[in-house]
Amino acid sequence: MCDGVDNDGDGEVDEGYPDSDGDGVANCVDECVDDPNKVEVGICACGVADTDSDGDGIPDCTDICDDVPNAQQDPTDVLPQ
Ligand SMILES: [Ca+2]
Ligand SMILES: [Ca+2]
Ligand SMILES: [Ca+2]
Ligand SMILES: [Ca+2]
Repeated sequence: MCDGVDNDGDGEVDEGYPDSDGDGVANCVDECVDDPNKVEVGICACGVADTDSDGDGIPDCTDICDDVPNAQQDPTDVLPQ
């Protein structure tokens, strides 16, 4: 069955089931069937990497300033003084 598990113990998981994006994770357990870089929707949704360029824990897609570490996401942290 297609469940993300190697049911028959042959070392291959869900072999023979469709894998639309070819990332090795069958469609039945791939939350992003058209994004080979993601298998979970994550925070930024399929098609957008959950990259956090400045390392403040807020992915670029929601970071108000993705090149300034500002985990509080307070706009006054990034305004010119
Ligand atoms: Ca198997
Ligand atoms: Ca896949
Ligand atoms: Ca995928
Ligand atoms: Ca960030």
